[in-house]
Amino acid sequence: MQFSWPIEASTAQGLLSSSSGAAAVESAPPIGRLDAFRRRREDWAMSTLEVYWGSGSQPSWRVLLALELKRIPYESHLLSFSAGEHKTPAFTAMNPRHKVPVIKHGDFVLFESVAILAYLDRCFPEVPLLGRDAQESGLIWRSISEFQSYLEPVMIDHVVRPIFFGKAEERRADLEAHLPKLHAELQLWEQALVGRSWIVGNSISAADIVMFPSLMSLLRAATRPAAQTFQLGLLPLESTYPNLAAWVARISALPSAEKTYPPHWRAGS
Ligand SMILES: N[C@@H](CCC(=O)N[C@@H](CS)C(=O)NCC(=O)O)C(=O)O
Repeated sequence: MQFSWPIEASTAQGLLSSSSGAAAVESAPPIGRLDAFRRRREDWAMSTLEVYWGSGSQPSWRVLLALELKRIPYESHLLSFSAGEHKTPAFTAMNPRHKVPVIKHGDFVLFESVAILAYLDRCFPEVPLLGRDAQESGLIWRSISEFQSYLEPVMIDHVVRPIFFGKAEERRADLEAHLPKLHAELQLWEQALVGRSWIVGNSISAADIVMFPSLMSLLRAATRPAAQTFQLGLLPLESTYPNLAAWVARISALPSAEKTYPPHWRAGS
């Protein structure tokens, strides 16, 4: 599968104007070489951005969402886990941990989804995802850090993965022991969304993008047959966590979310 749009002139313009302050002044070339300098940056902006991802991988979905929201042209490489495409020598040369997502921008390779979001936000500042000012940026990073430190490990490692990978029964005691912690964390996010459309600020940000695919995985896990013998206390989300339900619906309604929905989920497998 391959996506590509013509790069928008305004995006290239954003790149040209993205450096500011002392660092930019120090790195700026003498006036006479400014055109060559601009051309180099334009070349870089035009470099092909390739994304290696997996269907249903929450970190991959984050990156695809960011690319779509920012309307960044990219070349898509959907890897098959079952075929071991993430363990080939070519792929592990890019990420020795053999995990998706990975991006390649020109000859620059980067893995780790949150690092990729930060990189994309610097390269393509239009539709800022990591804050418009210092305070917003701080709040977004704090939300990402809170989510990754407290909710994500409980949700993914102790609930979602055992259900998806056929280990729920074997790990029943562990899964059940983690449900109070899961709900305590979900309750905090439910409260954080009181009267708000987005986790931070007035528009979608990396805080929403990081959390959304994981929440979607949790909701999907809760509907799997293996989950039905557990009292997960999650569904219907509209009753258990109405603010989170509205937030999930809000993001799901975005064309970028629809376009990046995991293909094998859509196919019903
Ligand atoms: N912290 C990483 C996690 C990446 C990750 O765990 N990717 C999984 C899919 S969700 C993967 O590629 N697993 C394959 C493997 O470990 O062999 C990130 O945010 O990018």
